[in-house]
Amino acid sequence: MLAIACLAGVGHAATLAREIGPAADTTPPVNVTVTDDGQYTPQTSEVHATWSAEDPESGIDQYEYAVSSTTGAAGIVANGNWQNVGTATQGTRTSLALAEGQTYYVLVRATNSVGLTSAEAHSDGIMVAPAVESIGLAKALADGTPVSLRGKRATSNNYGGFFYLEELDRSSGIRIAGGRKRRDRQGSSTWRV
Ligand SMILES: [Ca+2]
Repeated sequence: MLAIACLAGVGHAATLAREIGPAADTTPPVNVTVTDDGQYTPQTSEVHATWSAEDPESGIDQYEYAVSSTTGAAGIVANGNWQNVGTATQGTRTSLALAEGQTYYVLVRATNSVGLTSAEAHSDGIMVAPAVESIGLAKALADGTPVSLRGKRATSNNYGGFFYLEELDRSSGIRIAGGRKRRDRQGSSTWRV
């Protein structure tokens, strides 16, 4: 009889601890960070970002993210409003109408298991690189100007730390300085020239 009573007591204590544990959390999630896809994007209709947050007491229950033309919610753009993505730690917002030359920020806020929501965090911003039609036009711009060039051929080799973009008919080419080549879902790539 005594042994049975002890086991029942242990079981009850364990259940009670689980029930009161989350309710004891009085602080919202912390360390909310957001990372967009770099300095420039050729995309005018979509933005992708990854994020994370922590809540040691009760855990993360859900994330929401938004796209803004400022580092706060006041600049949230059309079709960029807060969207709940559950516990997903990345997302791509589509159907946006982003302006060339404008920098956009991805905002994220996290809610923990007791319903407390963090302050919003923002990415460091990503600029929509202005599109130019031809390499000739890109050459007329100052070095270091971000541009979006579509439908060009990239040299397959890396010449002394650089590579080149050329017109499909090879009538013109331009050296690409620095930056990371990145291919998006539409097959375009971004460089800094
Ligand atoms: Ca907490």
